Amino acid sequence: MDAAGPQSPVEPEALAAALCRGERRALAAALNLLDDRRPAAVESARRLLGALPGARLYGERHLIGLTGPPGAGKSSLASALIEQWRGRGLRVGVLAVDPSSPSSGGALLGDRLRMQRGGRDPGLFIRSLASRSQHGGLSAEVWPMAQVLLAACEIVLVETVGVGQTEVDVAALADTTCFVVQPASGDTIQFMKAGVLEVPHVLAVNKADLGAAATQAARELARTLTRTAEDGWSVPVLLVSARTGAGTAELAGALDAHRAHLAASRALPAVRRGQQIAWALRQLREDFGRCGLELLSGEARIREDWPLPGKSLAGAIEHYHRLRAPLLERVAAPLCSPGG
Ligand SMILES: Nc1nc2c(ncn2[C@@H]2O[C@H](COP(=O)(O)OP(=O)(O)OP(=O)(O)O)[C@@H](O)[C@H]2O)c(=O)[nH]1
Ligand SMILES: [Mg+2]
Repeated sequence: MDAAGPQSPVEPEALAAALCRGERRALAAALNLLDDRRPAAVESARRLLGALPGARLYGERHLIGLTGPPGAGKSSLASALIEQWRGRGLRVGVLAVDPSSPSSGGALLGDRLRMQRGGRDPGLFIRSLASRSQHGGLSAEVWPMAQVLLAACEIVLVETVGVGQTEVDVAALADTTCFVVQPASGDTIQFMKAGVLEVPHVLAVNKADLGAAATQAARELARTLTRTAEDGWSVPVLLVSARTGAGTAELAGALDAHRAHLAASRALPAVRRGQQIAWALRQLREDFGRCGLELLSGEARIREDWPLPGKSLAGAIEHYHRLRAPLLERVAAPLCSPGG
């Protein structure tokens, strides 16, 4: 990424073009724009997202979700993965989402990486985000932010603490989801109880340097995961150690392999369409509640009618705003005609 890019362009379409050239300043400006709730900014954000090229996004790019319980070593593993990707010359964008859970005492990903890399790596962009969903789980703005990062970087990593719903939420917005498992924590039983074993594409049992507890957890998980998913992908269980680096190259390889599997089975357009729908439903629910969705004839109808992925995100963004328009009118109506 060009650290010395020109001043951030004001027009959203120009901003999108600058993003695609990998300009860091454009990336920062675009993320700030998405964070701004003022009406003019919301309109600019709509134009910005609509101008992002879908073809590029469906190309080689990879959106990865990294989740798992507090303190499992997600940030440490992220750091090891980033080293490898940067070593291959790939630009990496990271969204570290803190769903406001009490910290385990682990260093924040952003701070850790900035310390290690001196904050000077022009091919690494990190943004921390406090999740603001009122309903628990990830807030809706994570998806647009990930799209903006994806326009500028070959790999985008969304790290979030897996607290109940967030594990499922992160999977709904990522191409590939990796769960980091903390050995000797009862995670295996938890996974089976909650049925969340269906969610991840890669399982990483971290802290292999602790010995037997990690080996045991990996063995139990592998035993419960003997099936191959309907889409033909069998979930690997990897024993890794962020501390010693053992297994981290294999972890990067497994993530790559899942991305290659999506491409080979031509599943990526459907996966990305599913991500768009998950975002739209979440945003509509946040803004208008369940009643809003019912006024639009319900979730199933919204899923069915969602457009097929196009050359840009414009089709999806415009469709979303078409759904939103009558709901906004209903909200505004009592204000416009207080006597009516
Ligand atoms: N022994 C051992 N400790 C590790 C390993 N990886 C991480 N840790 C330690 O585990 C603690 C938590 O690591 P983090 O990487 O911050 O974990 P996290 O999952 O990102 O934590 P939160 O973001 O707070 O949920 C730190 O003290 C790390 O040093 C590992 O492979 N082996
Ligand atoms: Mg962390």
